[in-house]
Amino acid sequence: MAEKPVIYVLNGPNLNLLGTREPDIYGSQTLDDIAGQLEDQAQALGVVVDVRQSNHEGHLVDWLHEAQTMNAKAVLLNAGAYTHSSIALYDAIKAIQTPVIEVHLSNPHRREAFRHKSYVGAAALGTVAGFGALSYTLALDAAAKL
Ligand code: CA2
Repeated sequence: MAEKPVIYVLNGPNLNLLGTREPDIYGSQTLDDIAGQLEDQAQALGVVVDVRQSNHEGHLVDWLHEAQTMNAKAVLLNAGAYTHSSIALYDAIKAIQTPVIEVHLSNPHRREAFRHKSYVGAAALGTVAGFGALSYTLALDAAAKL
């Protein structure tokens, strides 16, 4: 039987704290809760998710390269605050052919001006933002249909 397509779900700095603080902005679910939901959804969609989190920019760059090397179907990327600062992530997304979907729990455009610039969004195929954990669900649905 053919192997199922793999979709990387990469999470950046501070997202390991989800569910512990600022629930009004980021919701009350932990990243493990979201990962569990995505795994169930992936099974129904006939794909596999590989959910990771790092507080280190270089890890995210390495994982984007790995997604290409491993022939992943797509990447969902919530780069956290690196979204708004990282030319390295912009270059990494541009350097791979794997489609990258930018994901955010909150809608950065409704927040502080420094969150309005997205280096990730400037390179990504598309963006889903502002729906809390549902942003990941919507993005996974789109990734599986690419
Ligand atoms: O809305 C998103 O998903 C963000 O990527 C979250 C980032 C923020 O810098 C982006 O502008 C938008 C911050 C993640 C911090 O996560 C926390 C979770 C719980 C408690 C504190 C921070």
